[in-house]
Amino acid sequence: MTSQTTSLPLTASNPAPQATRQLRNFIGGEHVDGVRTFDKLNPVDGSLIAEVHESGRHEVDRAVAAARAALDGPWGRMTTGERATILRRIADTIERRFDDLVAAEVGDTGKPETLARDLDVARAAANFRAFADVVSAAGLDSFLTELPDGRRALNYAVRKPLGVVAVIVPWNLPLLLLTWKLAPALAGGNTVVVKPSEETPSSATLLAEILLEAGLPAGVVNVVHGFGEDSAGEFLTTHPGIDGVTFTGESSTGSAIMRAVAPRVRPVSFELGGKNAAVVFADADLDTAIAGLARSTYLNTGQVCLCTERIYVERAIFDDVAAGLAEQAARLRLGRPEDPATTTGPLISQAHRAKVLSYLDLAQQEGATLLAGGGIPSLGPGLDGGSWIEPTLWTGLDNSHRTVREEVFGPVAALIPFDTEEEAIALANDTDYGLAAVTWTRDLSRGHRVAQRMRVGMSWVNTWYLRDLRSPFGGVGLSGIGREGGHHSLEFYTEPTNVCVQL
Ligand code: NAD
Ligand code: 6OD
Repeated sequence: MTSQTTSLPLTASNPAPQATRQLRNFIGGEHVDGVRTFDKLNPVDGSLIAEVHESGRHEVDRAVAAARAALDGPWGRMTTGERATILRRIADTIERRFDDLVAAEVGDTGKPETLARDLDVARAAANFRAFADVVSAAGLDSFLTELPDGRRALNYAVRKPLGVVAVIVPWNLPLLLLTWKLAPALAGGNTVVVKPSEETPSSATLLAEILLEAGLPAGVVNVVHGFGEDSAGEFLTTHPGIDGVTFTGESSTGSAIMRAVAPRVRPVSFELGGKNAAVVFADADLDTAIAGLARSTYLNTGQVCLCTERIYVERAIFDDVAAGLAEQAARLRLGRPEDPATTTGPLISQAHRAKVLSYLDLAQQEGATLLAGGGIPSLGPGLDGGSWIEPTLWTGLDNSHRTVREEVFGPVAALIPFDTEEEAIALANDTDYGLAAVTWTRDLSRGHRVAQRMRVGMSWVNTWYLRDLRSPFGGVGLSGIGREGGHHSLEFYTEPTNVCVQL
């Protein structure tokens, strides 16, 4: 995603204005200037939030060197129990600094404060506790080997850290997604260089300070700011000192990162885009299903990788679901994040709004009928400079249309009728993506049957985005490579070494 930013060389003759907040890189426990700065704008009203210091090659080199040195220092010699204790202390410190993190997240994203509290920051603390538990309970294979010739041996595996891990994350749930990767990376004993999104630099910088406050040695986690191509992201993924890359973001960025690490054959873990389907059967509890669809379509202004953008509805209830969901969309309250009545914030940026608007135009060209939204809302003075968009619902499209095939990543969905269970499964699976699906039905046998046939990494029945952090999370096809969550995360963030001792 390109960003609406300006870049200024930062020199002695052109110092940053004093009044503007400066967000620096965080390397080896210190705030470090970048090669230039870019503006981070508030998506609520377009005001300037901060000047962010972009890392060049030199700063990325420093960050990787700091991470390598920390791996060879006391952190690298800690026991699993000691690391788990630090992880729990980090969770406690996040809870102490809860309001500061909420403010950072809300400022960068414009999301409702209630959402930042209940989802983003709450999950940041939960991620550290969950992976302290996971690593404490983790075991590995051991075998008593008995060969036909009478020799006996004990084979057992020990876990070693992957090494210096590059953690590259997007802007939609910035702190949640960063800590979802950082916690297991630290649990496994790695050191890390984080590249947050250029759209959401604040919470990562604050978290880096919080980690030190909680007792994590300097250099274990470093933060470099910047963009992808020809900036911190590319410098990091092509760096010879990186032992693996864990990435969440667009599928096309995943391809670029695969190319970047290919010459040095580094492992990757990818959580990528989606074009997720919901299937609503006529026997579903309609009120629950419609409320669930509204949540899965419009939460975080549709900017969650798991959001539903295709809704297949059994023909007998099609009109009822369409009317019910259109009513829910119209009831959403767009407004300032601090207003407790606000349900829906702006999109992340003007650039992202331009992309979403292009799909609103495309849907019209493809013959869609609008049931809700379809444009830019008028929210009055003060909010005109923001990246607002109306929650939108279409009928009249089918799987042949680009609007139904390409990820929009906004508050939009197309309602499409079906007649049989087989047809519903075929329509849902007719996509290059494969992240998540939801089945709405009162018939639990059908729920299990359909959920298992969805070609996705995560299949919900009668709910959406209900998480157990021990469960595998990830996608198939264009939606990703690998699984994170519980012991699946440890499998990426650690290297088992087998020891064979002849007895
Ligand atoms: P993006 O791919 O544009 O950017 C993600 C991160 O990658 C940012 O930090 C960006 O600076 C960096 N980046 C961009 N180009 C790079 C390059 N060439 N090399 C290295 N780093 C690079 O994604 P976004 O717009 O920030 O986020 C939205 C996308 O993320 C959507 O496609 C969404 O579905 C996806 N997403 C997926 C999941 C999941 O769990 N599957 C979760 C959240 C978001
Ligand atoms: O909840 C999570 O653990 C997770 N990885 C969510 C991803 C959401 C995508 O935007």
